[in-house]
Amino acid sequence: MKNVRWRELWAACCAFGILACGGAGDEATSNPAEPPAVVGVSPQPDESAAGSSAVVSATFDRNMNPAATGGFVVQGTMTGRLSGTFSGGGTPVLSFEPALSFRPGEGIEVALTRVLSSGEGTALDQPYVYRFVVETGGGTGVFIDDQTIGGMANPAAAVAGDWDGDGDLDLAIADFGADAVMLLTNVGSGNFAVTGTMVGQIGARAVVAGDWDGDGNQDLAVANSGVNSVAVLRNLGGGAFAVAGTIDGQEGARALNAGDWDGDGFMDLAVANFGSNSVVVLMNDGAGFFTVAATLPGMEGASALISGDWDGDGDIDLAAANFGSNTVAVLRNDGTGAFAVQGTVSGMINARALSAGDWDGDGDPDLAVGNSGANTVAVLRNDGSGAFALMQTIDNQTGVAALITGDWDGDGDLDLAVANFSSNSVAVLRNDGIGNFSALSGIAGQIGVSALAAGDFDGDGFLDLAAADDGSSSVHILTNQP
Ligand SMILES: [Ca+2]
Ligand SMILES: [Ca+2]
Ligand SMILES: [Ca+2]
Ligand SMILES: [Ca+2]
Repeated sequence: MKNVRWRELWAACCAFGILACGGAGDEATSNPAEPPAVVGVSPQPDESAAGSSAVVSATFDRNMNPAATGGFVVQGTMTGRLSGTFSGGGTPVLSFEPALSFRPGEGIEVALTRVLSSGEGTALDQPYVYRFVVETGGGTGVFIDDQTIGGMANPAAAVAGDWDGDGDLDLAIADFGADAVMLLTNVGSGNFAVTGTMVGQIGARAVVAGDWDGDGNQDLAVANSGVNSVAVLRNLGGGAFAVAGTIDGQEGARALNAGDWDGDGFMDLAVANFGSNSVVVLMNDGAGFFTVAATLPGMEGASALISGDWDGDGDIDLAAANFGSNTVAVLRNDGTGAFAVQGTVSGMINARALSAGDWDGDGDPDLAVGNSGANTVAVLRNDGSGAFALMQTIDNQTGVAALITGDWDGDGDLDLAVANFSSNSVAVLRNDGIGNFSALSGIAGQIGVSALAAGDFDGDGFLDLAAADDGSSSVHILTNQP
């Protein structure tokens, strides 16, 4: 829900006497049997630098029953389902205060599910799901290559999360050449050691983290292109993973993305299948078991996925980079987890990487596309309805294999980092706050860099990077300098 719509809704509510405007009125004219409607949330949807100790709250158009876990779900991309304290029962404002501060740069997804109900006992008509990004503590965006962790074969993807729940961020690497997921544990101060190898992940091409079963431990899912399947790896606690299931029929699975597509409080998945030119939507049953809900055809050489609420209607949408047709497909969610192509952005050249963030600070998530064939990053502006247009072409990139966003310089806007496979380097691109990116720094010596992950690995509040190198069979920890 964007500022403008919020204001319109507020005005409308005032006009119809639904809200107590100016503190004097009452909700006397609203029908008590009607489902409650969300009229505002905090932090704002798609905020780029929400406070690390922010209270998450939702304002409804009537008094609500007390919320509880299951009804008001807050999940972090690095930490899974968050525990905390709920308040506001009997009032229109339900709040969630996390037990621990959010992590620097963490993506937070909030689901106001249909378990929530009004004081009269009427459930929400439809869920409301939104995201925001947590502030970082600063940094310069100049990185030092601090540590090299060897022992990989051909790392293809990387993700950061606190697998062992000890408070610092660990890494998981999809190793295509080793047919494995390598678990790299942060042993303190951002120093990593390989502590586990999940074998049998044949042709592992992508890895994504999410708390599939909602137990507060981040789990993993892996795209195993060699056997055309997605494997679900459950975190048993303490960072020990076990295969909880596989979803077959994912031909040449190349990319994964997670989000609560249907707003039931449990993270779902999407798979980009390069081999079958499709995007497959996998729904979570709430226990961490996934089934194919839909297959979207016509995604020629689907190579990358990203998600966000492009149209600001309270559900998470998808975008797919289609390497073969040189396009980005925008896939709109109807709120139930059913997706349809809303639009196609052409003019890409062998697009194989995507990132999303509100580059221009207008309250909606925008896109960035890595065009490996043109050696560029295309910055696409969202008009707020999910229609994207080219805003900037960033040249001098090489064989772009991955993109990641984060506020590297701590100024409150989301910047970019680019894995430049062909020039063996990571480029750091600074956002000026209105969506114009310029080169800030570069990190050489990343031989055939294929993947990036971000997180505050050393605990100084600055967002660091991990670069996985296909060419040197290693992972480099790139530390953001003060
Ligand atoms: Ca779900
Ligand atoms: Ca949406
Ligand atoms: Ca925007
Ligand atoms: Ca920034």
